[in-house]
Amino acid sequence: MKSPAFAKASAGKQVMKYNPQKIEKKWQKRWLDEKVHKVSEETKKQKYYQLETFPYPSAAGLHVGHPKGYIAEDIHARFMRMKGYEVLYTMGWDAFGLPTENYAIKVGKSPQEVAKDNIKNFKKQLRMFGLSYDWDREINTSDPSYYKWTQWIFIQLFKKGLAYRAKAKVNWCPQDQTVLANEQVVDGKCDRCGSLTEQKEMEQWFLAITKYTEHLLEDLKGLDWPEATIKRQQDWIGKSEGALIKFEIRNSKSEIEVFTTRPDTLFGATYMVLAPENPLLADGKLQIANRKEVEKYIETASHKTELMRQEDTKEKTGVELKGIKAINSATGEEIPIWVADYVLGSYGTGAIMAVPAHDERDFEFAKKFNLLIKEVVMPNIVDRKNPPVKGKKFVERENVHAIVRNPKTDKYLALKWKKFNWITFPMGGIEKGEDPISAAKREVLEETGFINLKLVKVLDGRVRAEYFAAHKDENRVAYTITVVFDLIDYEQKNINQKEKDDHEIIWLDRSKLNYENMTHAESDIWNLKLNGENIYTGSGILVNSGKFDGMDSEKAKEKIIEFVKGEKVTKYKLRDWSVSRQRYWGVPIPMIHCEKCGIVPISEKDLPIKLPKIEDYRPKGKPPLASSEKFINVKCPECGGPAKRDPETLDSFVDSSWYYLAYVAPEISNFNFQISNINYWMPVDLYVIGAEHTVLHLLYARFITKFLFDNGYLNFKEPFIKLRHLGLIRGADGQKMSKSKDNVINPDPLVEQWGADAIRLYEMFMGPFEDGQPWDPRGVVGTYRFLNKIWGLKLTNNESITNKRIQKLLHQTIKKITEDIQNFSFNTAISALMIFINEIDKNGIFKSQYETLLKILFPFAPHIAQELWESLGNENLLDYESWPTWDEKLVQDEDFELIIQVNGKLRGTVLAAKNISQKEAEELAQSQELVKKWLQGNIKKIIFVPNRLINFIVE
Ligand code: ANZ
Ligand code: ZN
Repeated sequence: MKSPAFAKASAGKQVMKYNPQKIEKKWQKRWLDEKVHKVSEETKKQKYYQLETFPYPSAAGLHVGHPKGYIAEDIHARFMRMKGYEVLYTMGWDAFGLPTENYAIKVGKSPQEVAKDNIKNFKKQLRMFGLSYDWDREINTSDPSYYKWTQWIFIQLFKKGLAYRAKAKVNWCPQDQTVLANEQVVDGKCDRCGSLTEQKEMEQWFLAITKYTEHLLEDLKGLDWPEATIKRQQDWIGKSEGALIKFEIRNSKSEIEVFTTRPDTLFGATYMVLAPENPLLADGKLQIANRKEVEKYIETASHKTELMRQEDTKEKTGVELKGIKAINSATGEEIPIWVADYVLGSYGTGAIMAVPAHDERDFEFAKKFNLLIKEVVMPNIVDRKNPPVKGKKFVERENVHAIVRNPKTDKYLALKWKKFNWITFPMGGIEKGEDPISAAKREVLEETGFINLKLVKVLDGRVRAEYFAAHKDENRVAYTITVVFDLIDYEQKNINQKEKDDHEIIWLDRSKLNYENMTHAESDIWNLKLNGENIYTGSGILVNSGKFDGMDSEKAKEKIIEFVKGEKVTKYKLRDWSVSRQRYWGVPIPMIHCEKCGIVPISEKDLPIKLPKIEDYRPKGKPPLASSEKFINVKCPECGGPAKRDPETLDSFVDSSWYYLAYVAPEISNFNFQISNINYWMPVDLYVIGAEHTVLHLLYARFITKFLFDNGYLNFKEPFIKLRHLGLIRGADGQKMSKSKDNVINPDPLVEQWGADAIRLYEMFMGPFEDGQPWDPRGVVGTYRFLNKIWGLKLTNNESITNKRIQKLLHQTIKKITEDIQNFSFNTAISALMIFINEIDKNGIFKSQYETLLKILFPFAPHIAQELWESLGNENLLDYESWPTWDEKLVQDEDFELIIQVNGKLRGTVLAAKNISQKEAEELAQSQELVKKWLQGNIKKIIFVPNRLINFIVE
């Protein structure tokens, strides 16, 4: 039996195959024609603003990886609308910038033309996915009505002294003939074209982002962002609390001042290093005996970028300054001074005290040049697995651990303790008059019987640890030294019975020699040392540090600063943002250079300063706009005399630093910084952004927001409350999709063949949203089949079919999908849908259930859901339907058969809701007709086993 409405629809469907090509175009047209997704401020609904990184429209068009984030956001937007929110969700184009200009040069067109074509293509491609944007709010950063405001922001920054010109060493890309921001140089190479960048001294426009350092750090606290992203922001800002400490130079008036974050290690500073740029090297005051050699070294270093100099993998280089020595103010000892390029001129004071025992870079350098390594911090561990027990006495011990490797099997000797569930190295106390090596050998012999060991090395330093020694029922403070041996052969002495009772021998893999698998917390430190990472960089207890011996290293920091009259300071790695580019395709900088008045901003009423069309826009080492007489020559707005416009353009990161504000206007032509829409829509509630944009764009956007807040244009300090990243879809070969690897997949023919809904579902089903996955061409076929199954579902009126189970499963599915969309867990949401469909595929579904199903399918596959909705006789759009709710009882309470006993005998069963209380169970059982007659007597006692049985003991 079929319901009448369905009979009609179904009849149609039986002759009509699922034809996505037809239905997708049909609904997309209706959505656009009726402006279904147009958003309004004139509503009582709660606002929800969701944003996604707007694309840079390249000539290559979209590949299948691009829409992943867009599809996810579209699902979320459709879901939120059905939940009753007014959702601001739109799209724009990050159209200025080098790649477009370079491409235009290549094909001999103007960047304007190229950008227009690319946008047209991108838009067509995005539209075919059925994304529910409010297209009226579309923006384009190369459109004068947009960049008018980019220029306006620049002028505001200038007026507050936050945009300034300065000479600085900048990253120069010889290929692109332009300056790059630090953030755009990756591994010493241009982020845009891959060429090796050079260091060049140039005058540049900078934005003073460093004025906001503390705010940029502090305000990260309230954000719902992935932890790793917050960490990368913090690392980029690079706040370091430390000290300035001065070192005298023997027989000289000059001093070397260093910045250190570890003043506690001062007693271990065994040499000093000056950066090649340090002015002390150039001013001639130092009596350097090998000046020629030093100058040559400085010359060589000047060709390397800071990034290259900081690479850990590069072998360290340097030259000792002969004839002079510094004095370690703590020890009074003379120490050598070096010049080396691993110390940067631009950070701290451009000089360091080197502590090779506790700093990786210094350690490497010291090893290479045979410099003294002096340990001053002893690791200090409170063993969290066997913490000291309160009230037990503390006993100090000198311990030795023996690490014995069997070279034949590459396994390591360990003891498995029988009574304590311990795994340890052979170990024990060092007895009076014993050296660590013989103590270690003795312990191995006593505990394992092995006789023939070859000494490999004694690991540097001791480790202090506090723990509870269960086998002796006392707390220990153990100072442990570790000796490493190779086993020569298997010759073994018989060991005594007590040792046999205590433990057995086991052999461990190298990877198991750590605290995770072993009993002693020290294992982790030995593990590192065994790896050849022979240094300890953590905090601990001072040793070899005179009167500070035994002090906690954190506490010692302050004391040692005082002791040598140092000064506490905070340093940051963040530098001001270099924004001017010597290229054509960007926002003209709205400034005028007048010989008399200096740099003068354009009057705001003259904005925008339009980018003129010029014949030859190719870069030739000087900004192309400088050659356009018509553009460049103007009257000075202050004195009226002849002046020149700024010939440079802004980097496209400036354009994208505020685009999320522009979307709030119904159309960009209505935008200005006074409209109330800004504070109405902002901050962004949800931002989906590629994990590769975690530093630069976010930092710039946050800076611009904070600046505008400070100047009264905004009432919020952070632009993006909640951030989610997406993992990239890789090529079928597992590699990043790129033209050069020939693994790029164009979505157009796929949409043509399988439809957008199948691709939407597949991209969301591939795996967790924040992970990357390789494209599997068979995947779309799978989701296409799934959609066909939905298309062929049958309605039923058969009451017996609409059993409780389906209803329950439907409610569970609604709940699962609701929560999964909120958590961006789209793959599991689709699984839940599939489970449900499989269930009803067998027996058919009631119309009301079917309608609910279409509503929860709609965000994922909007075209097919809408088509089927219509086929049920509904004329309205699903966009305006409410999101289904679920009955919490149905979802949670699974039924079970409650066994009813009287005096231990089975007298009946009844279906009961899971987790019912004893009282509910009693009532339920007593109400059962079959049971009643057995319960006539006096109930003495009731035994209740939750979710199983109830037993009445009756007299
Ligand atoms: C002694 C020391 C001992 C250091 C130790 C570290 C560990 P962050 O945390 O990144 O700010 N340093 C200072 N100026 C430098 C420069 N211009 N170029 C290269 N390295 C420089 O790093 C601060 C530490 O980096 C400073 O603390 C200094 O080395 C080094 F066990 O001083 B330290
Ligand atoms: Zn002037």
